[in-house]
Order: sequence, then structure tokens, then C-alpha cells
Amino acid sequence: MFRQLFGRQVFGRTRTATDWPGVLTRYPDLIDVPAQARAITLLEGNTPLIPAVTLSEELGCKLWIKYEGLNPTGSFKDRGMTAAVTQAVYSGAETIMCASTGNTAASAAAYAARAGIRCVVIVPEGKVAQGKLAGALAYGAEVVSISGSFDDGLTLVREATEKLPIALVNSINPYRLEGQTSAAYEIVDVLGSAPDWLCLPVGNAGNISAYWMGFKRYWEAGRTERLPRLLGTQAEGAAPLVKGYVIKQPETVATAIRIGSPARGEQALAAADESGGFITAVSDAAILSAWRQLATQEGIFVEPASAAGLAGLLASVEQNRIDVKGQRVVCVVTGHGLKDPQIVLDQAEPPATLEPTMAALEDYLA
Ligand code: AN7
Repeated sequence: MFRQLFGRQVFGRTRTATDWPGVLTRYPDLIDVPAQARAITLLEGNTPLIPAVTLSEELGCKLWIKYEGLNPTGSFKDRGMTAAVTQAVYSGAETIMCASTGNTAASAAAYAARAGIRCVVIVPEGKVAQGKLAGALAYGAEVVSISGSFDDGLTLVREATEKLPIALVNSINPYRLEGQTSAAYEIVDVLGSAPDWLCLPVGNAGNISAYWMGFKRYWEAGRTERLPRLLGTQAEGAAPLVKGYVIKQPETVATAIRIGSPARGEQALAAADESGGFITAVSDAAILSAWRQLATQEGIFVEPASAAGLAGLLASVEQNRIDVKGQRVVCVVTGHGLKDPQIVLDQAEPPATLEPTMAALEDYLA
């Protein structure tokens, strides 16, 4: 039955948009992977662009939230991983490797499982949110914890993949960016053209670079008549692109973007500049405040790093660095809230405990 329904489309080489709507298939003319390659996909992408009603009113603009936590492994990384792993398998790789603050690890692990190849992930000890570590382990990756930072891990992975027959799937791999351009296409497909501002968190700086590539490609193809300005946000304790130098010991509650030497830093700065936007930094308190607002005012639960884009938008409006009145703004929220349950338990009031009686409940409600 399964084969009958899905056989050729899923396991064969045929890829058409209706049969198999992962990002490689949805935008085959725009994402550069070998056409003959068997796509390794979990039907990633096609995430909702949710109107943020309360925040729109507060800001006097039209704000949408691109909810990337609804990708198969709970973050935007899946868009790039489908392309990187498809290409790696096509070129004969039997092992993939990455350094990660967590989401890349979980995503690489899932796509490696899908492809039936080995996956080794290097993570900074004690600095990876629980849901990400659980994901990587569940998908069967080999998790190696190092007593160093993400940046130390990436240095190690670069060296290992140069020396050994292992494919690197961090965002220095150009196929990662290829796949991640898909998010820009999706936004334009929904809005009809690019927004005035695109706001997102910046860590290793691959995603902001990919969005800019994507918007420009769509513009060149005549599929949007305008380009957005990019507003990238780093955490104050991990803001090398704002400060202009490498941060040796980055620190932030937003562990996903706890990165001191972004591999795509120069490309990201050039992209922000070319777009007429900029990269800014906000405090952990501002990140947590935006994170709370998204959940309690909009019903959108994300991991803290994901709220950095909104935090940067709110801070930049507050500081009169930008004026978004009447404009169309998209905030990309990059990872699901369930990735980091501990932060909720640390921040929220513990649940009330009651006797199981109506009297106790009435008492509580009053
Ligand atoms: C939720 O997983 O670097 O600027 O190793 O997990 O493209 O690096 C994660 C990054 C934003 C920053 N939001 O994106 C990793 C990793 C979330 C993230 C970023 C990450 P880039």
C-alpha cells in the first residue's frame, strides 16, 4: 500500500512539486543542487507566516512572524541541511560532521538518519539546550562534547574534514545557504513582494547571508519588485559583528547564538549594508522580554535566540534608529520553544498546587 501510494515519488528519482514538496523540489530553478541527486528530504520548509496582531498595533506597522520552529527538527536549519546532505550523499560521503550550538546538530542528525550515513556532531559542553541534545541523540548521531566554545568546535571540524573523508555541513558549506534561500522565496510568495524590513537573529551569520541571496535571486528573476532592508541582531555578550572584533568568550542566555567568531561574518555585514539595514546588539533581558511577548501576546513559543530578531526591532524603533510606521515587517523566529524547556522553568512562576477540591479551586480563582 505504502509503495503503491508513494513508491516512485518518494524512493525513486522523480521529483515534482506536488508529489514531494521539500524546498529542493519547490524551488528547483533557484536552489543549486545537482539535478540528478536523490533528494534527502523531510518535507522541510513551507512554514507559516503568522500576522502578529498585538505587536503590529504596538509598533504601528504590519508585522508577520515566520515560524521556523515548525520545520521537521524544530529549526530553520532543515532548509539548508536537505541541500547539504543531498549533495554530500551524491558526492559519495559516508560521514557528515558539524560543530553546533545545538540546532545544526539535531538537523544534521535527522538528515543523516534519513540518508543512512554516519553523523558526528561537536558541541560546547554544558551550553546546548536540552531539546537539541535530545534530538541529536534520538536521531542516532554521535555527540562529542568539547570543553570549549562553538568557535573552537568549528575550528576542529574544519581541520578534521580537510584531513579525513568526512563532509562538513556547517554553513561554510555553500549548499547550506542554497537551501536556506528558500525561506526568502516563501515570504515573497505569501506577501506578493519582499517586506520593508526583515529582522532575524545572527549567530554564525549563515542565515542572514542566505536570506539576502534569496531575495536578490527572486528580484533578479522578476518575482519581487523590491528588496527588504535587513536587521540582524546579536546578543550583547556575543556581538562580534557589532563590536568589530572576535569575542573569545561569548556569553548569552540565547545559547544558539553564543558565537564569537562568525564564519559568514563579512558576508553578513556586506548583506546588511547593501540592503540599507544593519546589525545590532541587544541585552539578554531584551531578548527574554521579546521572547515572553511572542509567547504571551501572540501565542508563538520560540527558543530565546529566536526572539533576538524581534528584540532588535523593538530596540531599534525605541532608539529611533528606524521608523517602521505603516511598513511591512517580517521577524524570522528560527527555532521552536520546546528546544529549550529549561529556560521556561527558570523564568516562569512554578505551577500552583492545590487540594483536588472545588473549594480550593474557587479559593484559587478568587
Ligand atoms: C535558533 O546550531 O549555529 O546566524 O550550530 O540555532 O545562521 O548561525 C545555530 C544558530 C539563530 C543563528 N537562531 O543563525 C548551530 C547554530 C537559532 C539558531 C541562529 C541559530 P546563523
